[in-house]
Amino acid sequence: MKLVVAIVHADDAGPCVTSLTDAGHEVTRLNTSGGFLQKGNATLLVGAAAEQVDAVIAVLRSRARSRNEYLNPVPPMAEPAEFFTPFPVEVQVGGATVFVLDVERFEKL
Ligand code: 2BA
Repeated sequence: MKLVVAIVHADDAGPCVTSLTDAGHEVTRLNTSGGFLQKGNATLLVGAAAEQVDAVIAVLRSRARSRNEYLNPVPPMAEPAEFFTPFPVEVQVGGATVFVLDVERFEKL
């Protein structure tokens, strides 16, 4: 068995969960936030048989799209203000960041 851990944009989480559930996969959604942008995103946990992992990733690929987001730099407290560049930094986020882990033991109690 495998655990698919997928970090997706908050706006894509609902469609991902619905499509995974409709396709017969079990999924848990955690509301998380990214360390770089410090914006809300979602982490999906999907426990699946090894042969189902590609199907899970295909669903995520169809529902999670990439976007450009902007990081607004915060002025440094300790440096002179004239060295500060106040322009937003553009970064591309997603579609999904996916980790596939081996599950040592799985039980429902
Ligand atoms: P964030 O950490 O908020 O990162 C958002 C986007 O900012 C990233 O998109 C990437 O394009 C950019 N970025 C992140 N760190 C950067 C840095 N040090 N310098 C320049 N640009 C940087 P994605 O790569 O698509 O990642 C989306 C979200 O997935 C991340 O949100 C984070 O929550 C998660 N993630 C990505 N890679 C990860 C990893 N190796 N481990 C854990 N979480 C990860």
